Amino acid sequence: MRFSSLYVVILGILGAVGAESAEWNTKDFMKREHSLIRPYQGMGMTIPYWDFMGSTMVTNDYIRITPDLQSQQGALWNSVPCNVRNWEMQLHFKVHGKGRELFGDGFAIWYAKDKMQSGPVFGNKDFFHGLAVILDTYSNHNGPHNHQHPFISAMVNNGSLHYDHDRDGTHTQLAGCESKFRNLEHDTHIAVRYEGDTLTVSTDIDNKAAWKPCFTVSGIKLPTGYHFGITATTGDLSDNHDILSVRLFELDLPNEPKDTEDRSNIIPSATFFESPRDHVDDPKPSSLSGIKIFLLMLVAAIALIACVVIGVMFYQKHQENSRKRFY
Ligand SMILES: [Ca+2]
Repeated sequence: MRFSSLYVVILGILGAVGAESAEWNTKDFMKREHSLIRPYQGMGMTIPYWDFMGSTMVTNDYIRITPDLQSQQGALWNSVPCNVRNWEMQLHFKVHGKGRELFGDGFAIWYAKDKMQSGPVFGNKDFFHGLAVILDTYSNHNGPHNHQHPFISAMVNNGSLHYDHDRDGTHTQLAGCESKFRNLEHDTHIAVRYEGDTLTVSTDIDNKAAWKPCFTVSGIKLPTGYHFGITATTGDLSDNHDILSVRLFELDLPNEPKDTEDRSNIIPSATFFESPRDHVDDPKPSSLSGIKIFLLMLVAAIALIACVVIGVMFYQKHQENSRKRFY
């Protein structure tokens, strides 16, 4: 489906209108400044529109974020902020290594405020602002897990949330799916689609040239003006984390009313979280918390009165009993 869709796009560009695709709008437009396709290199060691750091190595055929060696950390960040409101990123990647049973740690796709800041979350800073789609290949969590690894999940952060590796991020994840994308002979792709505040992650890892849904989450607010990035890390365990291409499409939504809202200053937020997570409420308006405090005090007052009444009754009973015993 994907390749036929791309074909449709090409046809559309050539003006050969008439091809049909329910999935793909022919007006979707690849944004060159947010994409990364071969040949990667520009003048000298630079890649047009992209910055890289750490263990990242650029070759003719792929960009290796980490090699299959211990304690590596690399990053690749789009230097142009994204002002597209509705978009889809299609990433051609390859995670592979000598490890049969033990490998790690994985990589993450970012749409974040800050770029090129290394840190503990798959090579990016913690307490980030924005979206992370994490392809976690190593299970850090020893306790009961409700999923297998490799695992793909999403997290939205307003700068206040910590990514907890010990729980593989399960307390902050919006949704996720298992995905055996590692050490495959054929091509592996992931699509991250952000359309009308709905995030959809799909994979194409079964060599069928078709997208398979991983998860969809609605109610996600992301501002414009953030940066796309890809980061990866290895620890005691390792893998090659390779990126072959990044294609960023601006989605044309003909049925939507023209969006004139200024999205540049909104704070990243998500309405729905997966159930095992401890839900963190946004700060509520003071009137609501006032009612809460009043109700709590009311309950406390009733409990206190009940205690006093019961206490008095006990005391009286005790007095009666003593009198009885006395006589
Ligand atoms: Ca992990």
